[in-house]
Amino acid sequence: QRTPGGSAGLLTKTRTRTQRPPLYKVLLLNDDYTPMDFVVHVLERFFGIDRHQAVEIMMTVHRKGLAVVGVFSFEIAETKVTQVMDYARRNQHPLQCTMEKE
Ligand code: TYC
Repeated sequence: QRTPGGSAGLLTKTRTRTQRPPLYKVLLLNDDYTPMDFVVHVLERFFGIDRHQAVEIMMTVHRKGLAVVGVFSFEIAETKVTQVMDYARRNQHPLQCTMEKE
């Protein structure tokens, strides 16, 4: 975008930077003990992911060690992590969920 400026009639460039809130990836980590069905259930329950996609993501975590489950604002990401960790703990599974700035 160009706007006129300067007494000699020179053009001065101005640029407006769009402000975007930082986003956070929510990651699910693999372990040897949490049942596959439980992980699929967690993905459906807390992330609104359908069964087919949930199985795919769970298997990615199982094979690769971790996967991104979703990308959210800080507050939403933090809430998801807390919900998953509390739910896993209540069910006595060692499932780990963390967040990371994108
Ligand atoms: N590795 C687990 C098993 O074999 C399954 C699993 C998948 C655990 C994803 C955690 O985030 C996870 N039962």
